Amino acid sequence: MSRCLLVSNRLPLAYNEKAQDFSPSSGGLVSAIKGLDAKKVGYDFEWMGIMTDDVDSEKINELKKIPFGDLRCHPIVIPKEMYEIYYNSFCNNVIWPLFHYERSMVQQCDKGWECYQKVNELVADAIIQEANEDDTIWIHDFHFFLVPGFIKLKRPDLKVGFFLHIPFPSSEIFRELPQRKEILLSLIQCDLVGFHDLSYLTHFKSSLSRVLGGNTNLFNDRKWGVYPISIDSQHFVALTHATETDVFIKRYAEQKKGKKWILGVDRLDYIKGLILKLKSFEEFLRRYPEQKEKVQMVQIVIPSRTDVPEYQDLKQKVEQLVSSINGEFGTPTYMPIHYLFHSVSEFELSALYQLSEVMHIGSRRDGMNLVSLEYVVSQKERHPGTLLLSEFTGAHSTLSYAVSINLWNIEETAEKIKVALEQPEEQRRREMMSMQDFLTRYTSSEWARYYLRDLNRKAPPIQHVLSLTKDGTFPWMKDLKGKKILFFCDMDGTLAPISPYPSQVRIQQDTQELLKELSKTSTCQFVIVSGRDMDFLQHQFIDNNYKFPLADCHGAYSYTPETLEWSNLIPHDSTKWKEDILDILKLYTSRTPGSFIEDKGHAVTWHYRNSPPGFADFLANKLFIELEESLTSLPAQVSRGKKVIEVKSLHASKGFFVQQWLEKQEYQPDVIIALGDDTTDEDMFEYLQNKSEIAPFCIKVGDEKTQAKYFIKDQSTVKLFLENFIHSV
Ligand code: GDG
Repeated sequence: MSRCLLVSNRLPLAYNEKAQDFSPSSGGLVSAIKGLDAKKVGYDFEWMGIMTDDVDSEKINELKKIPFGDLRCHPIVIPKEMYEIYYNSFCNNVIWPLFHYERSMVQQCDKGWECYQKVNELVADAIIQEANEDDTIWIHDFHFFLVPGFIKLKRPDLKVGFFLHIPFPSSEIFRELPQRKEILLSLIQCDLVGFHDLSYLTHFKSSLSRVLGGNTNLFNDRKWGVYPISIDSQHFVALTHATETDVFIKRYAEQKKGKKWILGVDRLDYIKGLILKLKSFEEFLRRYPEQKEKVQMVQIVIPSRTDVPEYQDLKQKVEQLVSSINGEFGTPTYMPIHYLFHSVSEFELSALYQLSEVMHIGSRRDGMNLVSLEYVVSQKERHPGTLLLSEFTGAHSTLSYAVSINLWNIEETAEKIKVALEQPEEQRRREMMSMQDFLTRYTSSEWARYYLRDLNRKAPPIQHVLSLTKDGTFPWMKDLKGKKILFFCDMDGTLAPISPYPSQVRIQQDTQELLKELSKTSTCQFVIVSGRDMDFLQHQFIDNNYKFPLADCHGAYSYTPETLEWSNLIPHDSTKWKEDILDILKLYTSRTPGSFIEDKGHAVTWHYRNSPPGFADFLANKLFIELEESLTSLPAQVSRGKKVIEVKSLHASKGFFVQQWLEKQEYQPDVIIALGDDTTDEDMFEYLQNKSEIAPFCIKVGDEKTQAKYFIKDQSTVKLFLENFIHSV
């Protein structure tokens, strides 16, 4: 089995200063991951996490030797002072509240971001030191957003995945974060980024396009996915049968004395919606006074961040409200709310899950919420309960039969409490068992198995393409010496980088040098096939004394250096469609800020790469449909490229040009090469691969869908290829 390094802020064991020893860590992330079954998932897991340097180094070394269950631990030692600022000031005071839509709680501090970056870099270095070439690195949660970027900078070959355990907020919220760009630039380096819920992925993608802008096609959808976490269901089922659990069940059943219990289990955190939950129960008691003495709430609050003033304040507010409700609705024999401010053993928790008729999860926002899954799995068929679940949890998408609540509507939630308490037994059994059935199959091990399968999945078959090797060659290049080569090459995005304004596109100096060398090679006929117009190509190539044949407007006109002449390759009346199309394009241009029209003679192009992405993409979709409809009986076709929509004469195609060239030219090549990045280059690839007598070498620049058999990952790598090409001919 290959090794997977799990990396999270906390290790599954935390150092307890009082006991001078390690004890199991708490929290949803650790609880889900420690249940992974290595055999089922198919990986040997080892766990890397932070340990601060105030912990005795001998103890830390001990931790390295004793596995936690089957898991080996690798502590990453970080200076305590730096850790505190990173953890408290950035992780918990900036990311946590912002990602949970609690903007008023965000507190930026001077050193927060600096320490966050530093800790992330140290963690990345520790991973690089530990990782072997074929290990899989799986980074967990918001503490380590920058780790993928730091790893890939030094070790681009390592397989790096990232999973976010909290929500990814709407891009409207995310883009308020001053450090938004750095975070996204790191995440896009990952081989796979996973989220609990589709809405988080949608927000992430719209943040990418709003913050990083540019062409959303550049962001390959294979790199992200939705993988709702689950629990170690078998373990929770086993707990329901444990004798220790039985002891609690017997003790509590006696105390319940026929009353119905509504259970709450939450960490002390504002995201868990404790105040709103208590208010909804208060409203329920007010609306249904006859339920007094019959219904009780058992609320367990697990202490968390007890040294932070905001959390102390929250604790105070919760306790005040509990005592005010108990004061108002309690009697000498009835206390409406049993409130516990401490954690309980897993046996006691299991007993409470089983004994409670209703589980009330009222999170304001929650990445997933494992407690709700644990409750479902712990129900027995004989006497199942009902789950009241906030719409704002990731679990809401998984647990389809839960009674949904919007905690902000206190009156409605009070009514839902009534509905949950009175749900007919048959319905409870049917719905609870159906959710349970799902969770016994979809466990945390399955979650990890799906995620890791996708992370290590090879590229899909459409990319049956061979990539340029690290030293910049393709295998067939070693046989080029002395052969007669015909080389069709695109310009924008291939020889020159894409620029916000087409008129500003320039071939960089080093590429120009390479082109000069190419023009001196007697065995290679280099032909520029571009979507640009005559004037532009004249300026770029002819005025600079390059003696290459040129094709403009996707081959509508062709320039022959020997005669110094341009000739029209397609019929004169083939642009009759243009007037109507220009009218449509003008209409869209006036509605889309930053967009513009480029008239190339036999083609017109609508550019929107400088426009506000979401709105422009929306209008581009509409425009495309409108153009397709308008062109049904006209000799032109519409196509989409990178932030462009283009309408061109049917004959103005790079495929058509290449065909004509091969038919008319006397130059009989031994080898044909075609290089291009755009959708318009696909016509050229298609023609050559299907019709040409000589099997061509078609090369796509970029990792989008293509018909080409070879690819070069981006425009900046084209130089390396050309350099090697010149040496091999
Ligand atoms: C984060 C995200 C996401 C709680 N009290 C006791 C106890 N627990 C255990 C529960 C559960 C875990 O702690 C809590 O998990 P949650 O998922 O509910 O919440 P977070 O800690 O906020 O976790 C969350 C999760 O990461 C995983 O991705 O679901 O949205 O915020 O396992 O059982 N366990 C015991 N006694 C307690 O008193 N034994």
